[in-house]
Amino acid sequence: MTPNEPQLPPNQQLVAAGKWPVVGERAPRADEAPWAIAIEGLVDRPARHALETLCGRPLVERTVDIHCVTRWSKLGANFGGLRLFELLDEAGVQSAARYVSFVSRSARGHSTSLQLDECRALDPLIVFEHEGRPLEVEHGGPVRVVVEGKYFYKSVKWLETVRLLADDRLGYWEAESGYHNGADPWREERYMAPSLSKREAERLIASRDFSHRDLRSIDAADRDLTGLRAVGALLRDANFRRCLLTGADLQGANFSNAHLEDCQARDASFRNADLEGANLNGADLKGADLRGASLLGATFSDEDGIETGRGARIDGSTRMDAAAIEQLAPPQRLYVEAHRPDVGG
Ligand SMILES: Nc1nc2c(c(=O)[nH]1)N[C@H]1C(S)=C(S)[C@@H](COP(=O)(O)O)O[C@H]1N2
Ligand SMILES: [Mo]
Repeated sequence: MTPNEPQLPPNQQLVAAGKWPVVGERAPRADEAPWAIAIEGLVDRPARHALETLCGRPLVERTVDIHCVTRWSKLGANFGGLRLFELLDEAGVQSAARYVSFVSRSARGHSTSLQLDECRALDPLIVFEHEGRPLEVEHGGPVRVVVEGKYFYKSVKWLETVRLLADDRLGYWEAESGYHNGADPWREERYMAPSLSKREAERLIASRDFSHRDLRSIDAADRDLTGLRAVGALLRDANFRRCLLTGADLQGANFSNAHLEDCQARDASFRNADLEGANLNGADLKGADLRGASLLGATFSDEDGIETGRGARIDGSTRMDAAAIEQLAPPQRLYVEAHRPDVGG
C-alpha cells in the first residue's frame, strides 16, 4: 500500500513525479483568427470574449487530480483560470438548457459535453495557467477546460465555444471510441456497453480472425486463440485473460485497457499495437514483439509480483522499445527493466 492509494480511483496508477502525458491531439487547428471564447445556445445574452480580456480578469487557482481513462493519474496539478460559471451566469443560462457542450479549435471539431446540473456541481475551470505559467500548447494552451471529478477526456483542450443545449451532443471520443458519457472515474465509467451479440462473438472466436474488426469489450477469456489474426482490430477493454495467444498476429491492434492477464502470448506480434492501460500481469511474453507499441499506463505486474518476480514473463527475447518502457509508471518500469537487464536504464 502506498500512501497515495486512497486518492486513486480504481485501477488507476500514478505517473512519475513531474510527468504529464499528452493524450489525443497535440496542437489546435491552424487558424489566424484571434482567439475568442463564444458562449452560445440557450443563454439570454450570447457573448464572445476575446482571450486578452478574459486573461485580464482575476484568476482562480485550484489544485486538481487528473485521471485519464487510459489508467494514469496525476495528483495535485495546479491550474489558474476562470470559473466557467462566472461566464455562464453573466450570459444567463435559460431554464430549457440541460447540457453544456465544449467545442475545441481542433482540426476534427473535437468536443465533449456535460449534463448541466452535474457541471454546476463540478464547477469546471477555464484554464490559462499551469503551475503559474501559461498553459503549454500540447496541454491545451492558450485555453482549455479542466473538469475535476471526471476522466480527463471531459476536459477539452483549446476551448473555443461553450454551447448550452436542451439535448445532449455526444463528444468526439464518446461518439467515435465508445468512451462512457458519464466518465466518473470512481465508478470506472470508462466505456459504453459492448455492441456485439454473444452469437457473433462465438462465431468470430471460432474463426480466429479478428482483423480490422470492432470487437470492443469482447469476452474471450480462457479460449484457445493460438495463431489468432487480429491485425488492426479494435479490442479496447476486451477480455483475453488466460487465453492461448501463442504466435498471434496482433499488429496495430488497439488493446487499450484490455485484460491480458495470464495469457500465453509467446512469439505473438504486438507491433505498433496500442496497449495503453492494458493489463499484462502474468502474461507469457517470451519471444513476443512489442516494438512500436504504446505502453502508457500498461501493467506488467501487481505489487506482489514486483517483489516476488511473479508478473509478466518477459526476458531478453521480449522485444520492446526503450522509449515505450520510459512511458511506464515507475514500479512497472522497474519490473520490466529488472527482467530485461540488457536494455539497461
Ligand atoms: N481538443 C482536444 N481536447 C482533448 C483531447 C483531444 O484529443 N483533443 N483529448 C482528451 C483526452 S482523451 C485527454 S485524456 C485529455 C488529455 O490532456 P493532456 O494531453 O493535456 O494530458 O485531453 C482531452 N481533451
Ligand atoms: Mo483520455
